[in-house]
This record gives sequence, structure tokens and C-alpha cells, in this order.
Amino acid sequence: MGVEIGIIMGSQSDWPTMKAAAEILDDLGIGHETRIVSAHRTPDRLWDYGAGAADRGLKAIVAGAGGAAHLPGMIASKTRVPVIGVPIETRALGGQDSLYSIVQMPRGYPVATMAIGGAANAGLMAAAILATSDTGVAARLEAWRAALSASIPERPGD
Ligand code: RP5
Repeated sequence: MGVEIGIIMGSQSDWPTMKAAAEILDDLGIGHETRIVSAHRTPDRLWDYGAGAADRGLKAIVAGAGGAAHLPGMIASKTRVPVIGVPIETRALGGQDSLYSIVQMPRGYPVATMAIGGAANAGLMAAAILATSDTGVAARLEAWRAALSASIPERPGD
């Protein structure tokens, strides 16, 4: 299983949120890698990761960051690989700072921005991108969705 999805985050402290994306990709049998890449603390690492992403065969990048949250947008400015942004919840502003920072990209460099803390959906969005060209992933994603639907009871219980 080759690495097709990159999961990157600004800090180790983002991992408790971001691991939900990795778990979804594990469930769907999709090869991924996880890296700490900070826009502010490791800018050269960010540059290299973005510059090499397409040539390494990454099909999508899930990028989580909190606060100033420049990582998703800066990666998007350095690669044509689709970037899915995850705003990390913050103590001071509840993640609204992260959300506004990630979602407000200038024309030309979009980041597909999830809800605050929405790493699981980011994993599913990455899978959906892969599913457009991989019938195996498409089938597993359909099955995952059907299982979720089937798990929802029709009537509320006590
Ligand atoms: C951001 O600053 C990271 O993405 C993280 O959400 C936030 C806080 O980082 P730490 O101070 O916990 O390393 O760059």
C-alpha cells in the first residue's frame, strides 16, 4: 500500500485531533503518512514538503493547525495537490481563530476547510478524492457510508 495521503499538523499538540483522520484512512485501507510541519517553527520543512508532494504521488494533503494556522494555506500555495484544512480548537478563541485563518484564502489557492476539529471528515474527504480514480477505495467508502447509515436507529430510545 503506497502513501497517497499526507496528514500534516503544526504541532504535536494537534495530534489528538488529527489522529481521527488517520483512523479513517486506516479503516478504508488507504496509505498515508503523518508529519509535524510548522509554518512558523519549521518553515523550511513546510517548503520542502509542499515542493515534493506532487512528485511523491500524494493525491491529497490533510493539514491541521491552530491559532494563526498558516500551515494549510502555505502548503496550498506551494503545491497543486488538493489541501484539506482542519481548524484545531484553541483555548483562547475556541478555534474560531483557526477557522477564519484557514478558510479565508485568496483567489487562486483554495483550501477545502472542514469544521473546527473536523479531522474525521477531512479523512473522508481525502478518501472521496481518491475514490474518483480508484474503484477499490470507492467500494470501501460506499460500504463505510452504508454501515454508518445502518447504525442509526429509526426511533429514539431511553
Ligand atoms: C499551531 O499552534 C499548532 O498547529 C497548534 O495548534 C498551536 C499550538 O502549538 P503548541 O504551542 O501546542 O506547540 O502552530
